[in-house]
Amino acid sequence: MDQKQINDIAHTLHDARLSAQALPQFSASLKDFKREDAYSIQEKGIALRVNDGEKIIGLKMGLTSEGKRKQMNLDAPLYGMLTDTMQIEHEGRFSLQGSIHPKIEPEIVFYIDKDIKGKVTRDQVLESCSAVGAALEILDSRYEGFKYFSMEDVISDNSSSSHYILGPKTSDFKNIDLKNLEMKMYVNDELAQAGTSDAISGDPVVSVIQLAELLNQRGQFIPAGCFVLAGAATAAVNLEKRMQIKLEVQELETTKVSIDE
Ligand code: 0L1
Ligand code: MG
Repeated sequence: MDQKQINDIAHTLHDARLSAQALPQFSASLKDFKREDAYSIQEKGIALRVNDGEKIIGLKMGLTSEGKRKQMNLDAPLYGMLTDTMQIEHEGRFSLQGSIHPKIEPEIVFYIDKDIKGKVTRDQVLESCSAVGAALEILDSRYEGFKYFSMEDVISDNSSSSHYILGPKTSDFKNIDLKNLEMKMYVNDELAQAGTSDAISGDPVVSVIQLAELLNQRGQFIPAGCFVLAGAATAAVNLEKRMQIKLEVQELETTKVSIDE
């Protein structure tokens, strides 16, 4: 794929997001759509947002559970980039206006205070983290029907990133078994999804290790000062107006958001 095609697809996705209009999937008409092209489109799309004044402050891993990969018929974890304007405050309000078909999912966030580069161990990741927390990710695909025909479609679309809510930080986490935490997401005080944190790559810390490896393939790394959403522990729930969403994660503090029209 040449640079013009990369730029054109990035602009088309950028405009689809701003106008909340779903698009047909690119891989339906593109032959030879490579994963590295898809990450180049993602980077160009983020550069357009930075050009509009947004700051990259976090990263996300997606498709971290085998169940979710099977459900979406996709084969590997992927990553996306998160900016400051995608953040909704804990206990804040999210408006459905401006979204196409948003969903919400329960995650764990890691706050990184030392660069994480290349192949690293679990202990190295934990030493590079200053805090963890419960987090909610709001996904919104820019493709019709929230469907992909390939990994390349979804990677190009910044891995369906839309918004996120970070719960209060827990800095004293060294004695918490991060791969064995019960996670319960409630809608209007009724349990909607439940799982354990090992549904996230077997261990959410492994998700951070995999992110460092994926970034390394593009000569990049997880920089100090950012945060990482490690991936979802359960299926996502479609968002509707007047929903009150609450995420309880054992040992961590509760995260909440209210959904407006
Ligand atoms: O964060 C995620 O796991 C989403 C990645 C892309 C797949 C999807 O849109 O559900
Ligand atoms: Mg996610």
